[in-house]
Amino acid sequence: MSPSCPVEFSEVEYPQVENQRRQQFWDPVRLALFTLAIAAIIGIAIGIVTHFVVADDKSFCYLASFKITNIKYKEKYGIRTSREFAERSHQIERMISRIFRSSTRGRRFIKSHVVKLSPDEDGVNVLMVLMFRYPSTDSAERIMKKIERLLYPSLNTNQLPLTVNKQSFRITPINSKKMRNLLNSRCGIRMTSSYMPLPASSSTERIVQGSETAMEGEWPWQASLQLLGVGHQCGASLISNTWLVTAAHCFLRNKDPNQWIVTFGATIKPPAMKRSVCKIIIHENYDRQINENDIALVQLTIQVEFSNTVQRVCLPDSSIKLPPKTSVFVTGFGSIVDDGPTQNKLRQARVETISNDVCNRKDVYDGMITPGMLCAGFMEGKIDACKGDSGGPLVYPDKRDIWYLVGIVSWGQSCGLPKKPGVYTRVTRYREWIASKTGV
Ligand code: 4AZ
Repeated sequence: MSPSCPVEFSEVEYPQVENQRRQQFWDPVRLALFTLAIAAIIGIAIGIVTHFVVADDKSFCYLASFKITNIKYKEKYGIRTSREFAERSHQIERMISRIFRSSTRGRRFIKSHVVKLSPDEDGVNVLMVLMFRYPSTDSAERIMKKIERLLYPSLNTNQLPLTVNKQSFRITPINSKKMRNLLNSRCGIRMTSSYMPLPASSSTERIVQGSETAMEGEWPWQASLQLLGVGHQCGASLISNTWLVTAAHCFLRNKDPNQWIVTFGATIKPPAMKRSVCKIIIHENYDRQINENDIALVQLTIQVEFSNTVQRVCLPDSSIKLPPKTSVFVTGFGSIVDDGPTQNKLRQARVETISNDVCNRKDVYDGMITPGMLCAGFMEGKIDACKGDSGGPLVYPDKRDIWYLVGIVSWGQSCGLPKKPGVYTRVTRYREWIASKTGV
């Protein structure tokens, strides 16, 4: 048997039959329906694109004020870096967040942030910022009504830990400029470019080892101290619009303010901002032999404008004590291997605090750790600060995600070695010294 072949059409007959069929198919009704269908598909496509591009979600901010009547005002509530203010504010923020998150509109709620606690004859007055995410086509007034409808019935229940006086509740929309001004006057708050607070969990990479670098705005208090004509020497932390904290040993080579510049931003080149230096204050009792009192202050000639990329870090109350194994974060442009080059992109590492007792063990630093020092890292080594990170920040986020400067990169035996963690200047020990020199 011969193999079967594909059926062949006659070259002459086939086009004629097709022409006749096409003429029958494209009658006016079919043509109109076809055109309508195409128009509908294009319309739907434009609608989808518009939804995602034009009607993008936008943050809407409100200032809320109310009275809490079942607590008494404490003097420490007036100090925003006090433990009392932080704990009470956290309790209020948790209560408000829980009300919004438990509703169907929960996903629209971004954050609540207590700005001020003030005394009232019936208890405590609260001023707080509320942030929501709604389509940009929505109106601030309409959203405000939705918020009120949701909040008012919840404030009536007596299941809340705090009693809110419903009559005292006021809420007003604020524009992003006002919100920026309100939050920019605070320390230790990180913002993305859209002014959304950044989560703490994104920060788990290393200075020594690893390849991840910091995002712009993630560590807005980080500065680079550079010697003119030489380049990056040390890190520093912004604590006000004119003052930075750094390590005293950064100025062993040169103490002349005219020879130094300070840059801000997640890269050294290009920097987000650049400033000249007018004053350098080195701790009077800095001892380079034993690295004691390794702390210095730098004053800028012209103040910085706070923004999402340049922001000050909070200084902790001198009474604050971090227990061992607390997660803290160190950042810097330093080398990623012992004696390596400076990094152009800012790097970050999560390390853990180590008690001075453990750090002073014979097999660790054998008694070299004084009360003004703080050890952080891991006994197995690997993740650590290194040369060029000196003077830079070791920071800690509290429960409200507000960041405090707890250490200044100071010294260590090499970088990332087992049983040789990083040693930092313990900032709480120098809180009064900083205040006496800067007024901050
Ligand atoms: C330095 O030479 C240096 N591993 C800084 C930090 C550490 C070691 C050395 C900590 O500036």
